[in-house]
Amino acid sequence: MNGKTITQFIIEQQRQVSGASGAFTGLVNDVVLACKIISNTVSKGALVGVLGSAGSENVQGETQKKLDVISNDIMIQSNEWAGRLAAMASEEMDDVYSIPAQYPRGKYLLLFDPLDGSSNIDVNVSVGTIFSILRCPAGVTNPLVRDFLQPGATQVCAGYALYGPSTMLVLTLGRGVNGFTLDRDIGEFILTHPDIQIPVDTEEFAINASNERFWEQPVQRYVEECLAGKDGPRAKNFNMRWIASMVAEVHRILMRGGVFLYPKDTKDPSKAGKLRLMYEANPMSFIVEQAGGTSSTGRERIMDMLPNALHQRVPVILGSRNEVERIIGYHMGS
Ligand code: AHM
Ligand code: MG
Repeated sequence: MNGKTITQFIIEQQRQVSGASGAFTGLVNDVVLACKIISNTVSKGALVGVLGSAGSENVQGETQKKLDVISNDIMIQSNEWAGRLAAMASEEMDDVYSIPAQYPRGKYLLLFDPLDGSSNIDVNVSVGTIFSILRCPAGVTNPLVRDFLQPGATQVCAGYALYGPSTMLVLTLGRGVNGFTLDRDIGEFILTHPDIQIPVDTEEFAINASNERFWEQPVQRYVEECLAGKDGPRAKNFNMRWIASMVAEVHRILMRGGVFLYPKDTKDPSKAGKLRLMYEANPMSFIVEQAGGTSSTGRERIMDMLPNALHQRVPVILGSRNEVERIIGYHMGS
């Protein structure tokens, strides 16, 4: 054996929780299996005809890619049968997905973005799957939208799979963040990045600068100061990245620090931001905070927000603690 498998890791973690029934371990294993299947499908790309548009739109009016739909189906099929879930919700489905009547129901809720960054699929740039696990409220057997609308701070587990040069799975169960790499020869994720910590300082930021004219003043100020480099008020040079794939962006920040912004803008006044609270912002915030980073809208901690809709959008500013706190300070008027 080359190292600890993700299954062994989760079982060992659950042994520390008194009264754990094994349902949670089973659930994470099912999600992991789905990520392996999606990884396999994504990596075959044009060979198996999965690139391009599905010719449909999701609830947010975005064109779905074939792989968005396929990945969503894989997540559902891997997770609906085992009796661990009370219901699921996905960025790609309008409504809550109820567990079909032929299967037993469990005590957890699973939320996911089956293939984040899907504008990158057809150009063969990294994409990923993001997931979040909540407890189903006590006494609820047929969960409705309101049962999912829990603050991010109540998440039991969050993670993402990154389909890059190697496939990685990064996971938090609320006791730090650990990264696993898929060994394709044996079909197992192996613990390769134990106890990931985000450096508190950084000289690298990520933002889609084409939206600059729509940003609020605090974000314009922050980026201007970074761009001014050594000659500006920060007196140091900054580097910039934008992959347009949040999973890859967050992964870079976990590996070497940085700050990621998809801030509030005035592009479409009906939207508070681009990214979705339940499928993107909350799980990534949980991971980032557990790795010692900070995550905020600029005005409040994302994981403290009480969600008001399943597909709610929020501004997201996350990453290296000192840098995010500076940006929060600018929003607070300092
Ligand atoms: P998606 O879930 O439809 O793929 O959208 C989310 C993605 C994020 O991964 C990424 O950070 C952002 O959208 C990029 O947006 P933009 O194309 O505006 O730069
Ligand atoms: Mg997404």
